[in-house]
Amino acid sequence: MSGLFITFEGPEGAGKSTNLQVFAKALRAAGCEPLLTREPGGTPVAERIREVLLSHHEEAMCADTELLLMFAARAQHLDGLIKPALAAGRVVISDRFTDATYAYQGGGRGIPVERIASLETWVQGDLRPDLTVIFDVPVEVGMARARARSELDRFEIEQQSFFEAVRATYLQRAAAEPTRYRVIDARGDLEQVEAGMQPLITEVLERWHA
Ligand code: T5A
Repeated sequence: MSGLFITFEGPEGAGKSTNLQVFAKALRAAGCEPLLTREPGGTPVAERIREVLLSHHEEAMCADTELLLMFAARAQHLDGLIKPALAAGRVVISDRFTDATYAYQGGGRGIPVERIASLETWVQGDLRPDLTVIFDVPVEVGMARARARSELDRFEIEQQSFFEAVRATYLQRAAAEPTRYRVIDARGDLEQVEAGMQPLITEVLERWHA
């Protein structure tokens, strides 16, 4: 794979999607046209799976169903979009990827990490993001932003303890592998967060030119 695979992660309302657009604009201004995508989703079939995952159902969705649907959507996304773009040398930026599975289905739902890791290898082989940016924000700040924006989806109605576990898992993963992860403090206003991304934009452009 000759491209560069970047993922944006963080708890609810951290500002990933907003900042992904700012980040992409800065790359475009420097002549790099990134492919922007998201998970769950990114292709028509994967977006259908997203609808099932995010909507409310009368029947409770069991944790294993949720986990397998995340990876089903991911398999489709990798095959239909991410792998071809990386093979063509593109910079691919995905709004969430497998770190979200470790954080939400692992940390949040309590699924053993080994089970997630075995699905990760099955679906992705040795493909991992080159760089993962975690937008970190206290749970109550992120949830206040999410609530102010729109109706809450099936994940956003979870308890505070669920989101604390999500956040802690992200931070543990970042601490364990500092070469791949960058943590951005996303508590400030949009201008402050954007300023925090500047070193990262420089780094990505350097790696893209290399
Ligand atoms: N999921 C996903 C799993 O459980 N497992 C997985 O493997 C994967 C891939 C996806 C859900 O799926 C789960 C996680 C998620 O719950 P989604 O709708 O894509 O659902 O949810 P999120 O990715 O969490 O998207 P959000 O929109 O909730 O969060 P963002 O993208 O972090 O936040 P953003 O940029 O949309 O901003 C939210 C609001 O806050 C404002 C924005 O303007 C917006 O209104 N805002 C700020 N306001 C003030 N100051 C700032 N610094 C701000 N930054 C943003």
